[in-house]
Amino acid sequence: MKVDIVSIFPEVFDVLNVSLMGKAAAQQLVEVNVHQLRDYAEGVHKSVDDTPYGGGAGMVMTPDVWGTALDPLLTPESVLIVPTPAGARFSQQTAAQLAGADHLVFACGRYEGIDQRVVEHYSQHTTVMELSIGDFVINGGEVAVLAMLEAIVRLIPGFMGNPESLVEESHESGLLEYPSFTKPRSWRGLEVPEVLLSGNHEAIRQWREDQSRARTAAMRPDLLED
Ligand code: 6GU
Repeated sequence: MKVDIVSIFPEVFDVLNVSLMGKAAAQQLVEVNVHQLRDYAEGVHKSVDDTPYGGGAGMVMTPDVWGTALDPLLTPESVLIVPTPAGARFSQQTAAQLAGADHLVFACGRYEGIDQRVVEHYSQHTTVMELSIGDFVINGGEVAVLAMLEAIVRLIPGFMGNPESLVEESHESGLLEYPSFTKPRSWRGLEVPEVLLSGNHEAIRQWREDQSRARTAAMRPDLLED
């Protein structure tokens, strides 16, 4: 998979060289290129935003600079992802879908946003997705892109050492994952649940399923509605 990221804070993506993503790059499963948006801006001030038509607080990123930056990156096969709190919710399902793409382009804007004509224009040429990582606001798309990328890249076939661990994790089945325990059996007076020591695989499976349901009902009742 090829990934291009356009941002006014390209340094944020230095962390991709450590952790999970570094491993994916080393395995040549993913190639990431980060681009400074200001390099595509004109004039001495290299300005990338302007005041909103219609008035209101904050600045809006101009379509010209985004067009100049994105034109050379996008092909009809690319998926353009615009992180925004006003987007559709990014989920495990979205991550799985995007893990099958050959080319992702992330356009990181500030939270007041990018001139909407950028999304409108590229939607005529390629797949464009406006995505949010949750019901809260952060100042720019950068950290949202790091989270999305980490969710996507670990689903690329061949990335996870043990693909089994993908099957039982939270959100894969629509439920939260059951709690896990390891040695020692007794820690500060707290015991590992007896059933996990029983060797009875069916009983363990049933206990884990019950725990998943109970935990989902307590923490995320909204997930049980659909
Ligand atoms: Cl993708 N961007 C910003 N700025 N804030 C967010 C978000 C994205 N998702 C949730 N909040």
